[in-house]
Amino acid sequence: MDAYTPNKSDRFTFGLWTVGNPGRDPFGPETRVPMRPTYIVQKLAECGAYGVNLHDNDLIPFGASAAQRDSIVREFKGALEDNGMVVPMATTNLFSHPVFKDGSFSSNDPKVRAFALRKTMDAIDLGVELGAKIYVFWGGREGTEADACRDPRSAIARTRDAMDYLCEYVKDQRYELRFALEAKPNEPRGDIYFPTTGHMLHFISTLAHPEMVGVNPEVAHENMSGLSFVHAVAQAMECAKLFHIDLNAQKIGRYDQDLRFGSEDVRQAFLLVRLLEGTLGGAPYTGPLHFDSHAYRTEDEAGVWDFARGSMRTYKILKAKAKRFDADPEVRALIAEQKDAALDPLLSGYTREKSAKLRGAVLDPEELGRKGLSYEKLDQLMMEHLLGVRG
Ligand code: GCO
Ligand code: MN
Ligand code: MN
Repeated sequence: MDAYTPNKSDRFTFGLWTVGNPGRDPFGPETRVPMRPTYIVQKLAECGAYGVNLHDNDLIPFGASAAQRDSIVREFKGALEDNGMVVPMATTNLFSHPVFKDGSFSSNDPKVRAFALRKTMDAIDLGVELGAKIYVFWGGREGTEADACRDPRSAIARTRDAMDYLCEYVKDQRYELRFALEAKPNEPRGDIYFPTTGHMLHFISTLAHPEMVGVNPEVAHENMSGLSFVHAVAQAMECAKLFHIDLNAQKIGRYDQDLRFGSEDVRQAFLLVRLLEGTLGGAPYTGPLHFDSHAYRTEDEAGVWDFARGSMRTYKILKAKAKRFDADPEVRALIAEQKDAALDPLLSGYTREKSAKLRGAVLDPEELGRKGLSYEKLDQLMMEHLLGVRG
């Protein structure tokens, strides 16, 4: 036990499918024995996690009868209770069964769309029964290889129809549930619709109930597009749309690696934790911190729990470092907000008077252009905090 040992108040969660990943990949079968969901709950609780998330079929096998479903749910609820664990987020598997081979909500076939809606309503019922407050939509197979198969605008419109329908369903059932949309640029499809968090944020503004819908950005997915994950998360936070987050690690430009949080690009992981925790001063993110990643294929079960504990420890270590970095007087001096009593009021809220004054203000672009900003110093300070020689 040390200051970085996770506990329930840290709000860390894992998916049944993450720690339960048996190590299968496109080139080879499982290297680990599958674990029972109730056992996963118990082990995660021992590791200090707060909750566990699931797809419908992580718990209830596809095609199970109502009686089988109910008995599995009863047993699972018992395990949650015995271990003081919660299910903050649930989602639907709309990608494994061959019926979804060409997408679900965006499919050209109304029968497939109908099946997807029905499966999702059932999975929403399951999630709510287990206590979930967030429902994630990841468009696993909503995409194309043969792009001539449909007008991409109809894929977008059909997805909107599905979201609007499901929002109405949630309202009609009086569920206390919000949706979080997760973007990914490709894999398993050649191209997936709504490839980035930014695409999702705009799409949300076109829905019938935008207030019920936010985003679930994932480190790996934004990195696959070569984009800054921190900027994507910041944009979501700035418009109060960060409903959930998928933490993992990823090398830029690779397949979806789902590596342990912080194990690649420590700088970005640090800046992300700093943003989420609000150590710089902005409002923090207060939702669950979900790790959507899995242990290397090289690991046995012990390695899976090393992976889980490592993910949480790294987050807490980075949180402590972010606090120290933002309390460092030298850092604070370098990034102190610059104020200009005369100019500041002229820069927002256009009026004719303000614009006239702005035009009359004395501004010297040559002098401004000559001024050094000391970002080399700032960045090196960050490196020294990260490398453990400062703070
Ligand atoms: C992936 C995705 C998924 C989703 C999960 C929840 O790339 O496989 O990240 O893990 O997050 O299906 O919707
Ligand atoms: Mn992923
Ligand atoms: Mn994910």
